[in-house]
Amino acid sequence: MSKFYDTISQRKGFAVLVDPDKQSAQSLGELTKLFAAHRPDAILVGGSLLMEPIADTVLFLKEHCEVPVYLFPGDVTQISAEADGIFLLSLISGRNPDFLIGNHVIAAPHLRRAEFDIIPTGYMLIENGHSTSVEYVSNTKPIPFGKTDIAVATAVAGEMLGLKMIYLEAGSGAAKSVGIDMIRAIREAVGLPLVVGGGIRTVQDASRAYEAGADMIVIGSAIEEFPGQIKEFAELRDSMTR
Ligand code: 1GP
Repeated sequence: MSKFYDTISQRKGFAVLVDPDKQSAQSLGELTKLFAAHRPDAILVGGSLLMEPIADTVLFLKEHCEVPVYLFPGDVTQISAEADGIFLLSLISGRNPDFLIGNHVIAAPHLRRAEFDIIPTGYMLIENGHSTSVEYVSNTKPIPFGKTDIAVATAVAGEMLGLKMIYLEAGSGAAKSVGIDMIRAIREAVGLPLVVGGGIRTVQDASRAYEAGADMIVIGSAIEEFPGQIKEFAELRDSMTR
């Protein structure tokens, strides 16, 4: 597998999520300076539904900083061969065949041509008390917040099916991030790198997720609102991995 995959298999990491629709060229320019200075492990690009072409954002990021850029696609339109790779998401918390295999079939020829790093990822949407864009657009139900047993069985099934990473998602902007007990139980049950995102707003939130067993955390909204916070997330990551 990839250098990126090796990294998060061995030490704590953090990624930033960039939603192309929410960034002007100017704000992206400012962000790339912070990315270059504080070195997140990856920049994820994508969203449940995008109005702007993803390729422009990917190209800009590739030109302005050396951090690996991974696609985090909401659908088959969000593929750009300029990226370093893709989190190839199977929405295993849901029961919509389009997001389990249908879109993957449509995307496969394009992904093969792209010749980039493909990380097969079991993507699990966890209820946060409010409906989310992912839930609506994918037409799937999240796993209920307290149903740790269902979440564990889902992650174990994903590992048995050969997926290489598990992504626990509360939804971008979630008021409540994925529960610590659920992260801990999944960490104990599967050996795969565990990514946690959605509603992580502070270094305290991030620290709790790391302590419970997250290998990588993903921060989107908090950095959109307060870009300077990236320094604190980078320092926390570095302190966890020393
Ligand atoms: C969404 O996990 C990411 O997929 C980021 O969520 O915007 O809440 O940080 P936030």
